[in-house]
Amino acid sequence: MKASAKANANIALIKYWGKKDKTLNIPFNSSLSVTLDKLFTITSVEFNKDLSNDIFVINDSIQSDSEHSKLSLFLDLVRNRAGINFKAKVISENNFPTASGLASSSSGFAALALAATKAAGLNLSPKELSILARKGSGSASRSVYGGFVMWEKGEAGVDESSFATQLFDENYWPEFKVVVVILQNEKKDTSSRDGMNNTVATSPFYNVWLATIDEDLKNLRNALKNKRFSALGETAELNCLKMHATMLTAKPSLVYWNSQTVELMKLISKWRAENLEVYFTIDAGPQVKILCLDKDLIRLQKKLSELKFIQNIIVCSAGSGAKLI
Ligand code: 2P0
Repeated sequence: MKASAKANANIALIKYWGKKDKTLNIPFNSSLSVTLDKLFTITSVEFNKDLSNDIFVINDSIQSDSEHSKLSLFLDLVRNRAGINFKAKVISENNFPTASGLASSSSGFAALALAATKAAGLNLSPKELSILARKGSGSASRSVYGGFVMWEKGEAGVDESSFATQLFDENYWPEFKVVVVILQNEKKDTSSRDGMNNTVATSPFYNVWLATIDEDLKNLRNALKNKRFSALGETAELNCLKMHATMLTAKPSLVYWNSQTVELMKLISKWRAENLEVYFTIDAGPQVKILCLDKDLIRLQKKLSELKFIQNIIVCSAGSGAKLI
């Protein structure tokens, strides 16, 4: 009753921000992401009749009570489905900073969903895995798949209605790159979950955000289909700024950026004016993800190497979906 899985993190080009069903973790809007090849989680799960409690060791540290209960509830979904009641030992490692806006919950719950179901003797289809992973963390529904992935919003109260599907696999657009720029490694103060719930409840812009999603999705899908990079970058950057506008206008205001995030955002528009085709997207943390094509990568890396405030740079291509190892 033991299995291990590896899942890559994903970065949304059209963001998920807000739940219309908090119990089933069903979002207000559909989202679209790219799975990244260089940011991943490896998780092993062992169900064992001799254990009296679940044990979670993440990045070599035993989890706190609050994190522990969230993970145990997720394992209960697997135990119920498999008809077992054994407790489990879960060991999980990220190869990148956890909970700092680098989508660790996307790879974390996708790897956990796959390893735990396999260890429990279940063989779920990718769609079933996506539905299960979604209930751990919304963005994890997308990390079940590689390449470019769409998560359908579905309907509140209907568990099977909200899942991800692959639009294009990881080999579709080899020139497409996401340069992950790490500005700060510390854990964030406000979790995505708390941040999005408060944004939905208090931002006067939240409905405006929702009203523009379908158009952003249409534009992004068209840009992807025709490999039109500038249209993709413009749409992704605008969508990111609209999501952050809802957070900035929440009560209390939620600002995941730091001063270096803003400095880099400004530099990216300046570089664009100098014919370097680069766009940014930013999630619930200070890190900046720069979208570019291979043709501009060396010039971009040279510019980034001159910025002393950057801690680390990870150049990613589209990566594969979750798999057993
Ligand atoms: C996304 N984010 O689409 C958006 C953009 C952050 C900003 O999905 O509450 O950890 O576990 O479903 O998936 C982060 O939220 O939230 C996220 P829960 P999750 O990637």
